[in-house]
Amino acid sequence: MAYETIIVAIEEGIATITLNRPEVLNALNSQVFEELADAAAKLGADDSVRAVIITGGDKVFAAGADIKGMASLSAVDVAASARPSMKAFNLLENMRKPVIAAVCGYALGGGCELTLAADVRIAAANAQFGLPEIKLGILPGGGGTQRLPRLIGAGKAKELIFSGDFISAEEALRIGLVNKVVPAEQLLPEAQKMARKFASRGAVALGLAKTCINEGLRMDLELGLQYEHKCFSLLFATEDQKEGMQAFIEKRKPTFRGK
Ligand code: DAK
Repeated sequence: MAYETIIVAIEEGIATITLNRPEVLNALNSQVFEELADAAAKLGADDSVRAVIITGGDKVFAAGADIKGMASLSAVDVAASARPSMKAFNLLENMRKPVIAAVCGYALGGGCELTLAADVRIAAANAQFGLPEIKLGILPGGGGTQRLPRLIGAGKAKELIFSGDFISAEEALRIGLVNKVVPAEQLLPEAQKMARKFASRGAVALGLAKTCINEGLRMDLELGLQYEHKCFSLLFATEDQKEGMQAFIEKRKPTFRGK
């Protein structure tokens, strides 16, 4: 698929997806979601890609789903049109490699929800987050009512969703919505630095750790601990485990091959 609304670049195992509809503040229409889903599926399946960064560039992350394209939809249309966006979010959330959202400017509505499907969020100091759907007479339908409370707790999530207010990067950091705030010019370098660090680790172990955390959040503690133990045991069948421990014993850096 040729992309028109996103740009995908891969450099030294780090893929960067850049949302590219600046004239509408990167509003997410069905084409964006279809392209995002296609890119996420391909990057997820490409073993040479070790980490993914998703960004909107240096001005805006995304001002949400495209309101003009949504305004006249029927309930039936909405149910059908939800598939690509849910697919894109789920593929990003579940791919067995780290996904980092690098956010400049507005991350609103579906834009904020897209960052919630990432594993880690880094914000530029000028970033603003919000789920303003309530002000449009709707609710966050791209995972906001589910992923946000799991990340920051129900009380804070309800305040954000019921008010529709925007919050600053610093406030987002304070409530645990973002991992880190950096000056705008440091945003991509910081995301790349983190991506390179993640990429240098054993890909199988990292992928399974991600799966354990994601799946564990859907289970009670006892089941989650059992699931973790199965994944932990499985890693002893990998070359990376042998290499990682042997390298420690030999006082050298490990060379992981993702096997
Ligand atoms: N959709 C369409 N166009 C948008 C847009 C959006 N979300 N946000 C901005 N634009 C357009 C503006 O209409 C304007 O276009 P022109 O008038 O120049 O043609 C251009 O981008 C520049 O915007 P402004 O002139 O408004 O710029 P300002 O700096 O004055 O204001 C703003 C920036 C971000 C505060 C403001 O544009 C704004 O409030 N935008 C709307 C934010 C919003 O309400 N976002 C939530 C949308 S609802 C689902 C998945 C996802 C979703 C739902 C379901 N399923 C899986 C079922 C998600 C829903 C949403 O995100």
